[in-house]
Amino acid sequence: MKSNLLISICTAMSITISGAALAQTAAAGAIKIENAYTRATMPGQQVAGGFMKIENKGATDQLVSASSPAAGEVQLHEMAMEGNVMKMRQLKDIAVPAGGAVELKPGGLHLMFMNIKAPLAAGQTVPVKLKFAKAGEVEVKMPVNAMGAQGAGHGGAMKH
Ligand SMILES: [Cu+2]
Repeated sequence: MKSNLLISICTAMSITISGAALAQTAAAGAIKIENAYTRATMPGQQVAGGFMKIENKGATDQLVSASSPAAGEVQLHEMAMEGNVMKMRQLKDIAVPAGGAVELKPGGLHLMFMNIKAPLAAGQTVPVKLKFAKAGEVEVKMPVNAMGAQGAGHGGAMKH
């Protein structure tokens, strides 16, 4: 009985941090995507966050939509404090400043994969199509990082 308990603790602890070195770059027009990644999901988990840095060498542009064969829908989200509660909000676009960059990261702007069709496993890549108002479409292959990399964040405790 005691050994059973130990085994399950070990299994839980074997979820390791990895994947930080997996980086993916894609470009279209003046737009360049760097360090795109998402995270592994638990069976039954319906949502996951997508993160990246979007660089823009041209005039002001907007990320207007995203889609992926791995998810029923990909939304543009922002996480922000409302009073003292962290909340997520769906955005209709994400502005990319002229000659600047915008970062999608845990706790801030992010892509939200909704209705994930099969659990995302560490080591996989998820193809995502981003659509910009001016630069057009950019296809990014997002590496799936291990669950728990960079702390709690999305999915687990956070409810939509
Ligand atoms: Cu979200």
